[in-house]
Amino acid sequence: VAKLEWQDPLLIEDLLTDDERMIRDTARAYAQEKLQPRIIEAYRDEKTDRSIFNEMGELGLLGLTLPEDYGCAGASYVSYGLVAREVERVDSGYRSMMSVQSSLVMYPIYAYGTEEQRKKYLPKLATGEFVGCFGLTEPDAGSDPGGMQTRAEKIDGGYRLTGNKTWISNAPIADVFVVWAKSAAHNNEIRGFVLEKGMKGLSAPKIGGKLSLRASITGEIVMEGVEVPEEALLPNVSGLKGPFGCLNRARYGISWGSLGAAEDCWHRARQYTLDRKQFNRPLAATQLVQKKLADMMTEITLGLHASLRVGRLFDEGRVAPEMISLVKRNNCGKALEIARVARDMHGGNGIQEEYHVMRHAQNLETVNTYEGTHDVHALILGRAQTGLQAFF
Ligand code: TGC
Ligand code: FAD
Repeated sequence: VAKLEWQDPLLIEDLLTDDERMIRDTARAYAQEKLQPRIIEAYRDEKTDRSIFNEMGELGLLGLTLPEDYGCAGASYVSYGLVAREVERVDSGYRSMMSVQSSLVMYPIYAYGTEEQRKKYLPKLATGEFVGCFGLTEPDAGSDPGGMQTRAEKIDGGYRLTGNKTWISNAPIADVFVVWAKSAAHNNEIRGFVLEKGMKGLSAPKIGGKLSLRASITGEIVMEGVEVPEEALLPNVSGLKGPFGCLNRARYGISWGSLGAAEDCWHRARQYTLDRKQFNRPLAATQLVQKKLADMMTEITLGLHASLRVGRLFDEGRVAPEMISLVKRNNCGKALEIARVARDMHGGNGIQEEYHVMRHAQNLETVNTYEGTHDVHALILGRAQTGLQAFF
């Protein structure tokens, strides 16, 4: 009989290609050698290290799935998921920095932009010379982005943008801003615009006081009549399907990433309970602890295989958005629960930064909320099977 590999019980490793393993190993080595040693201080001091973008760019991890013509790796969506898992094994904030740049900034410029826009922005975003951000959410439009207030008016030779975006990852350090606005010149349809740092009337103040995702900087985007040329419009998409096309990719990556964080919690909880003795025996020798470890192993394994399946369907061009909702919702929810239980299994030590589990749990509160909350994805899945809209 075969022997179980406890870390990979259903042998997901066998289902990856050589290229995918190579990309994964590059990301794992980088994350463990370069990111892991920085995270305690970065999280404690709420410090976002700008040079991480350059480092990731050097390794080809930004815009991973986009074509080589623009300085990208042209890799598979499965590879993108594997990289997200390795980066988030260290911290959700680091994965957030990367997924915004890749899926929410580079992807829309590639998919909806002109050749000039692609050439102008993509190579510099790929190396990390430019940092990008994605402005969809507003103070009064979170789960319901169709309710946005940001407006674009037509002016001679371009547009004037007015409005406020909030909770925007990377915004305070961004060079490039992909912003969604209702455009009067296009029947009030939602359209995408690419703004640049330094434009008159554009600012991006930092949002302080976060108790989650502290290694990834978050801000507002304030647009006080920002005038942009015609070339700032992303011409090839209109309506909510523009931002959602980007979100499909980011949500898919998060489904892998959240499980990377969960795996870190699982492995740490296993080792801690093997090492820690109470009542003259390891905590891991108790039934309650073993049940918790069994649940972690099961949920992580099932979730990884589900994300791999969605990734393969992505690469075959057969993915439906609801498949992504299924894995984003389930994997984030399970990862958050696993992190909370791992925190508990560490006892008092579990609240200490050097044990890492509480940081993951705090981060996963955000991950379970952004890119569509756990309940919003339930409503998407409910609508898909009943045909009934339950949002309002
Ligand atoms: P609805 O009527 O469902 O759809 C409007 C139009 O959009 C199309 N569409 C999609 N297209 C592609 N992919 C998808 N996933 C799509 N979902 C919808 C749809 O076909 C339709 O097109 P058309 O041509 O018929 O107009 O729209 P609704 O207003 O009823 O929306 C409902 C709901 C709740 C599903 C949606 O608004 C939603 O998903 N809300 C959640 C908002 C969200 O995810 N925000 C994310 C902000 S970005 C972020 O959090 C980044 S954090 C990143 C990080 O730091 O890592
Ligand atoms: P709300 O929509 O007000 O939801 C509050 C609660 O109500 C939730 O529990 C929700 O599930 C529930 N709810 C909402 N509607 C319904 C309903 N119809 N039925 C039942 N329950 C409902 N946005 C960007 O555009 N770009 C970014 O880069 C970005 N980065 C982020 C980074 C961080 C750290 C955070 C915290 C958020 C970020 N976001 C970003 C915003 C994020 O996408 C939103 O926070 C998220 O979509 C939820 O919106 P909201 O916060 O307004 O909550």
